[in-house]
Amino acid sequence: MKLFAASWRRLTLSVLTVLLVVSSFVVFTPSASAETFQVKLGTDKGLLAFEPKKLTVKPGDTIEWVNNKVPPHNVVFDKALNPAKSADLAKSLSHKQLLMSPGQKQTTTIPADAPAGEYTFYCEPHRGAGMVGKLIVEG
Ligand SMILES: [Cu+2]
Repeated sequence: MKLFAASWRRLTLSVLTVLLVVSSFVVFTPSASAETFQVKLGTDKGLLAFEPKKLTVKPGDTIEWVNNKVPPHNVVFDKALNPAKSADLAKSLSHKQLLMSPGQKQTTTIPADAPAGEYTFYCEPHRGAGMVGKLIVEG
């Protein structure tokens, strides 16, 4: 019985050690929480719009822009309509190059130091048709 108690204690100890190691991994790996969101350029129904047109993200998250219907499209962040009113920040998030064929992709990763707030982006060829979107960056 004594032997059983000793080995039981040893087993409990090793299980606790494993739990501790695993849980510290979860806590100290910040990149594990970064997400990737997909935004379609041109809706499935062929409308000149982003889908979704409003998206909430956190710094470190990535947006994957997928050329979908009725190209050409691009993604330009408004230099006046972002929390910092920063032309440099807007430029770093934008993809000015026109995407011509369906399925083409571009990605934008929100920098860790991006200020929280509302960012407006649009597609240059279709801005007048209402192809405008909003990105909410959470603090
Ligand atoms: Cu467009």
